[in-house]
Amino acid sequence: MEAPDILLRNATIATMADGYGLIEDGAVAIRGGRIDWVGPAGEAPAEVGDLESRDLGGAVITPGLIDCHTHVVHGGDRASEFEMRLKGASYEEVARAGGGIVSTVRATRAADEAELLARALPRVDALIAEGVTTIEIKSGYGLEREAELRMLRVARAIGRERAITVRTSYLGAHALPPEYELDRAGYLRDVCLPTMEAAASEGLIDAVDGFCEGIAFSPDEIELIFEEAHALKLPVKLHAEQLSNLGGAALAARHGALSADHLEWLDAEGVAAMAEAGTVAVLLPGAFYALRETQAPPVAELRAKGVPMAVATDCNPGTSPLTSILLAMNMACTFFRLTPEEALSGVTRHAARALGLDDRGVIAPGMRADLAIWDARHPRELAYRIGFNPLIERMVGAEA
Ligand code: DI6
Ligand code: FE
Repeated sequence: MEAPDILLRNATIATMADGYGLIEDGAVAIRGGRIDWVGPAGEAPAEVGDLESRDLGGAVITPGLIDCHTHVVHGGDRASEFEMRLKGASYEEVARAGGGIVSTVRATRAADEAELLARALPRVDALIAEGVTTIEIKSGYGLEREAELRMLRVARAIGRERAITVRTSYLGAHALPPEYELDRAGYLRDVCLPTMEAAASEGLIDAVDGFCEGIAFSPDEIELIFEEAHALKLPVKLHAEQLSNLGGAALAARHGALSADHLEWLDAEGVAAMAEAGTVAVLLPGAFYALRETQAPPVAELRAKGVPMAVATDCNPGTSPLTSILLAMNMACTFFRLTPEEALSGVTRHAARALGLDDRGVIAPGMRADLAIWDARHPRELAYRIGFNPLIERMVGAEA
């Protein structure tokens, strides 16, 4: 619901300003969709006295959660591939049977905007039900001009259909479409780059992403994508070091990327480059889990070098059909050894930073009143439970 002018009191507030930023027996004053004041209830200023007051009975308040890496807009699903693999089929056999990203590309190209929107909304609603107030949505399953633009228009439509902020990323460099299998340079020159320009001119993209991997695009090819993004004055981010180390994270950091994402194979050079550039490490435990990976991102090194770590669902039909941000937090703790406090920072303060947003992710005066109210006694409970959703209510603030 739209945040009313109100004083929320008798709550444990995780401001997330620095770690939990915990305020026991706290109160939050909201005016005009923004945080007016937050602090110990006993120190509430007289100016908040005119606000309607609401006793939360000791509930926990956090910033609204931010899922900073999703592919929620796509056609079809990959359940048959999931079943084939569990019956023993190899990735090659699945690919030969028409599986993989290409099968989602075919289904996405065949769907119109109405169908893509209708299929995405239930996934977005599942995230909203767990307190998500901002979501990042990528293109990348069209891999031709009109289908990519269609995906991005649907992403923008989601922000109009639901009380949620949508930030979009252009991911034309996600995979090589079959029709360009023998002409990589031609795909980048004739499709990927011109479509980025067209999307930017239509106001459809907030950032540019790429998939730097042996099965996707090389660092040199990603550099072409980044140079076009810079020319369009768009920030960049990158799927990097998911299955191997091509130096993608260091490349992203050199280009001042908002984030480098996945990072299972990130090395010390990449960590140092990200620390130097202030690039956020976005950890995606859903793909790690679904692919049964064994190489975890170097969380201890990222922590030691002060690289901000975010956590996201990477909701996509192939490697992370995950629509639970709370489960992503639990997986980030269990698989990657984040603390519950780091996991919550990863879906609030650090996730906002991974999207280049400085008006959310922390409960502080002037910030959007994007809030989540939980039936919990301490915020660590949010990462602790597996498959349990204690959300009482979600509030969405207002643009400045
Ligand atoms: N990394 C992934 O794991 C997904 N995309 C990417 O860049 C895979 C997407 C898919 O399999 O549909
Ligand atoms: Fe992804």
